[in-house]
Amino acid sequence: MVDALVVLVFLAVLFGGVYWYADYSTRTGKEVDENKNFIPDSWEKNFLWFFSGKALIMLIVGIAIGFVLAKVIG
Ligand SMILES: [Ca+2]
Repeated sequence: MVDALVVLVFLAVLFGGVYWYADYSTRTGKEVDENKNFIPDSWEKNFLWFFSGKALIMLIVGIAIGFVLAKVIG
């Protein structure tokens, strides 16, 4: 179960990093963002679902971490 916890925390950090980078790169002009939604336009074609589902994805990862953590501790 500790392995699952490591994977989930890694995913949370990875996803958080991707969301942060999308925001950072568009705000600083490193990536083109013509439609001003703070998602690089080059990513939107394939990964828009990943951004539109941000709240749900992070909620699921958070719940999964809580669930596994409870198993590990308990
Ligand atoms: Ca955009």
